[in-house]
Amino acid sequence: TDVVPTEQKAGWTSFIKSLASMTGDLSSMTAPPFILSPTSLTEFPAYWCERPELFADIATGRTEQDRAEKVLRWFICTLKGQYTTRNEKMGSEKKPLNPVLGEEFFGVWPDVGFGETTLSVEQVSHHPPITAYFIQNKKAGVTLQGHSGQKTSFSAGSINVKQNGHAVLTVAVPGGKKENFLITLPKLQIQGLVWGSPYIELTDSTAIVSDTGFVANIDYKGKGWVSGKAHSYKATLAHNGKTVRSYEGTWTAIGKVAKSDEIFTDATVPKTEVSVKPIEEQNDWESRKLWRATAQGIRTGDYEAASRDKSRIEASIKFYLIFSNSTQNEQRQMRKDEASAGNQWQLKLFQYVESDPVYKKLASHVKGIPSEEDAYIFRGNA
Ligand code: 0T9
Repeated sequence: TDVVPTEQKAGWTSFIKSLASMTGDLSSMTAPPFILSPTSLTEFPAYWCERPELFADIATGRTEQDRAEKVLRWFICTLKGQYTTRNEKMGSEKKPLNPVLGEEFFGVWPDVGFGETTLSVEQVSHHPPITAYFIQNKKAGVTLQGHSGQKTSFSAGSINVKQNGHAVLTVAVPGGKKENFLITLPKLQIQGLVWGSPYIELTDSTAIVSDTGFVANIDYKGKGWVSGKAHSYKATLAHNGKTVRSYEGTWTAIGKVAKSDEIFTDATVPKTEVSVKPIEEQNDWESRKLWRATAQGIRTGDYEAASRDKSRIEASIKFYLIFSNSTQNEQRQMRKDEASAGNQWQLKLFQYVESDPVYKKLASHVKGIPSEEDAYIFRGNA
């Protein structure tokens, strides 16, 4: 049913129409107030670890296959948080706040027996928007490092989102060695736009490739014309090309080992949300402090105050406008350009690398992805 507030109906219709002519980057389009979320995209990497027990559990795998399977389980169990949280909390998918360059987000999942997990996020590009993140459980010896950007297009009433970027999970194994897992990111389809109640369905497939020779392939399907369940997945785990196990189910509820009753993924287990310092203790770049007044305006329905504060933020960030109007290639050039060193945007927590060595090594096992990709390596508060 139609949930668009009466006085925003015309605005919503023209917003939907304008989507048809949009090219690539949706984040800066002005949308009607009812669809705005008070949360910035820099908070989204926290979805990777809302099952911190599964993240830590990867390190307890006794064999390479055990660990590959545990990575797959953890990954599938993060999907519900990543792609349905806004619907659960706010009734539909909403348009997140578009982070500013240099925006940060820090969080922690306290130690409840398997070690503390920490999260560090930085907005490393504004145009196009790219968010880099680093998650670590030191005690367990598991880290996740990645970056995320989006390319959007519009067709047949839906927004199609291709995620740019990848994640690398690293686990320390007995004997001082490390195993790496390259994780590719799913394509999204945003449906239900006409009714003003958008939700996400995942499409196509993603992979998790390990340097131990294990490759997991995950296929995503929604409700079809004739049959099928929403939010379904089918996955296989293969070693050196030979399938060792298959799984199927939904990423919002239960997935089982194929042709058995053995539960493989249970996404109904309560999640643990990330803990964040009170705003008073945050630095000025931290997301919730930076957007405090904008978020307050959106939450209370004072959209004029929200938009005034948003403009203030955008105007007050040093270098922001010069940098944000450049393309990614221009930004690459700017980074390279020694002469403009004085004018360069300095990343705070991450270091840009033009080719991610782990990606380069493992990407050849995944069909249809570029052989090289850039990355952002976490270097801490240097
Ligand atoms: C990485 C995730 C990503 C970010 C969001 C497409 C989207 C921005 C990117 C891909 C996270 O790990 C997972 C979840 C949700 C994704 C967002 C959903 C969404 O709608 C937005 C885009 C930019 C919009 O706001 C579209 C306009 C809006 C009116 C539709 C609700």
